[in-house]
Amino acid sequence: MDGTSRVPNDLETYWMPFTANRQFKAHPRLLAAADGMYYRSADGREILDGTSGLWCTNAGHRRKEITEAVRAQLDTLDYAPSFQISHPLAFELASRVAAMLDGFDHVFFTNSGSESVDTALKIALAYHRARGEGARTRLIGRERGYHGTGFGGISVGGIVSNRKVFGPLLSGVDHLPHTHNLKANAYTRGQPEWGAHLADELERLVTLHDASTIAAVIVEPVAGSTGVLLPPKGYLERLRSICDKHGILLIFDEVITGFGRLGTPFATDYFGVKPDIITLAKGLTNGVVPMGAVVVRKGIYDAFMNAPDGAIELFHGYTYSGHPTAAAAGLATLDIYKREGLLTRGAGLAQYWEDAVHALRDLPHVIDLRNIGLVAAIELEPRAGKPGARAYEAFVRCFEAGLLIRVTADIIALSPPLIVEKSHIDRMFETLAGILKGVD
Ligand code: PXG
Repeated sequence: MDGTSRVPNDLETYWMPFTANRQFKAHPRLLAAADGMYYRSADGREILDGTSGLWCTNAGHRRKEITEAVRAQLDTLDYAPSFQISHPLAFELASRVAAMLDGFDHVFFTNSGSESVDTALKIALAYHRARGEGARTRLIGRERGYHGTGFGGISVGGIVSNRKVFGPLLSGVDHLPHTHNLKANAYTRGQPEWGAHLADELERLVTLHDASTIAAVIVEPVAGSTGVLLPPKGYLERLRSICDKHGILLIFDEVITGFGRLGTPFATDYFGVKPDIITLAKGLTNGVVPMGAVVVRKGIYDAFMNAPDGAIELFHGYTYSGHPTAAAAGLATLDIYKREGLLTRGAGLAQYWEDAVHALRDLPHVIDLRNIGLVAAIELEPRAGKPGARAYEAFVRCFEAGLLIRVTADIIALSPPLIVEKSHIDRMFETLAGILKGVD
């Protein structure tokens, strides 16, 4: 891999997203190159990628087939308008994605997870309206849910700091309680036993608001950003049956869980629960070109097709919906997933991964370990009066020691590329264990 580093002339002007800008700019961490399971830092160090970038490079870094597909596409058709005109690859990718999801038959393209979420919420509202149930305008999210940063996504999301300074947000939104409970479920391997009853809170919200006002419920099957919160056994099934009973659409936000993260192609496959709408992004193009997608089950698209001939059925879309380079990257990515069996590869490694995670049990400050597929969380006791400081220190020290981890509050999350080998897993957990022993 080419470790050539370019030193930025100015760290100040770039306003970095979800970053403590002053802290970062005082001690910058810059990546210069990547290959397979590794990054190379600007100062020339090899860094094992324990997080697939930000949960997106599922096939590993700088895959030649994707690079070549993007290069060829740029040499052929660099851009095509997306409204009232299109290009073949967008159709091809839509078919390929829909074919991966039994019972789903149409795909709307976006450019990110946030746009996928806002698109899914709008489709849900418009769907009910198209069927003559326009009073269904309420959206239900969940505490500790992360659905990106659009106004729709932060409205249904449940992270206080992402919401509190941005005004009244969407009206008519309510939230289910989150399912994270260390007292009942600490150190569970896989799905916890306790907590299915929390889905019954949806019945309470239906009683409060009346089903005729509720359009959709959106949840991450496994909450990623807020620290890998696993659905209790039976919880998603119960949400599904309550939604069915009351004609409410169920949206699974699979921006993280999609494309093999749990050892199955999608979380809907892992849990055996079918939502009505699925949001995707990240692994769709291996993170190489920004792209998201919303996949709808049979019948949803059809409900829109009663508009008069020549009328636009859904007034929504993006300049870059189905962008040629993103579509080319997506097709090449899906080819790799298929050829290398990556979307189910995690299942074969899950036990090894689980054992490696739970071997950290006796390390200092660890208060919970949890895992599913190729995802893990290590929850640390926060330092008194300084929430997040302990995990942040672990993050910085890991980076210096050659391992990229992700932290949120005092939870460390791991989600390596699906090409990970046992030797990488060993190295990851050895490094992490060494660091945790040294963090006070
Ligand atoms: N939904 C879910 C479930 C996500 O995880 C989004 C929507 C938004 O996607 P975009 O592409 O708009 O960022 C996400 C994004 C983390 C982390 O550290 C997670 C995300 C993004 C950045 C960091 O866990 N998920």
